[in-house]
Amino acid sequence: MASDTATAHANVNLALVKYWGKREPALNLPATGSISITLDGLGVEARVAFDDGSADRLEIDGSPAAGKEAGRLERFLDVVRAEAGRRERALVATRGSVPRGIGLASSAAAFAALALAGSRAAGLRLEPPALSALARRGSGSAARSIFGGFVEWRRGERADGHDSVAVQLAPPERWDVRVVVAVTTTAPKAVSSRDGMRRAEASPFYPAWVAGADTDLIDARAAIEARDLEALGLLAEHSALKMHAVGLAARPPLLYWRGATIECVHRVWELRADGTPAFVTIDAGPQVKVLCTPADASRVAAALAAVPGVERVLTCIPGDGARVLA
Ligand code: 2P0
Repeated sequence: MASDTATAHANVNLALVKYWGKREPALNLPATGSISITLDGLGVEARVAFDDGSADRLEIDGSPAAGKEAGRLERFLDVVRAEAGRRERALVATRGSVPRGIGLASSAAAFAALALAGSRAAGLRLEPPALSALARRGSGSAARSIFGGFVEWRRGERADGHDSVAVQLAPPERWDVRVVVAVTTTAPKAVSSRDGMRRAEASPFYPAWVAGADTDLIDARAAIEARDLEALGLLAEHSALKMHAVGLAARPPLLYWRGATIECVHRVWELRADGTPAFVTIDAGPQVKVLCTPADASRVAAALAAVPGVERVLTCIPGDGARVLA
């Protein structure tokens, strides 16, 4: 039945103040708040159809979902079914313009799109905060991809997670920045974000990471409000390097960087020393993302493309939140 079918799109987001650790893993409740920018042009489209099939049928980028990815999708569909009070199985197809599993936030876009398409297909009309909470159940960072522009995902205090939702701090048109992404390898990462986070939670540096989060959030909100690129950029670098320092001190250690990752960081710092305001951030993968002005984006992209080991450079603008397509 057409009314049991919906298609939605969501963009990836890039954390400027990182989410790295959970206060409750089953509901993906974070130990700290986080702040991100939603990126245009890197996204996932998801179609969900509830029908009378005997099992869920799941397809990712044209191939049947398998293993852990299939399990995660099925568990998420169970959450949607529980919220909607429905029992039917589903046909799910996602298609992304983002490579999966390399630290470009494909799961954030996928679960935001699935939350919107799945809830609509199940007959729910959720308001953005409830949609954000639903997306969070699939992948924590997906809570942020429901919204466009600059977004804060609040830690929340409640055990049921109803207050752990994202809010928009500024729409994409309020501040025209660029994010230049240097792809250093497209090989799948050895440790998923989920497993990496769990390892980081046992690091001796983890308590300091959690303790510093509120100050970083206050400073990032103020920098976004003032559209102060240097303040936001320096803070984003600090948050990312702290996050990776937590992993380095874990046992076993966690290191997502490759040689080219470090060379890109130095190249950006050289540009900055020469007067170009550009700031790095790195997620759970070897790619380097650089925050800069529109006027400097082509210079930053050319500098990164010339770093040995960089396979590809993409330039992104601030993007919109999740939307229903059909
Ligand atoms: C972030 N990352 O804030 C951080 C920074 C990666 C590094 O959120 O276990 O896929 O599904 O909640 O959201 C990636 O972790 O993890 C992530 P789960 P998720 O963007």
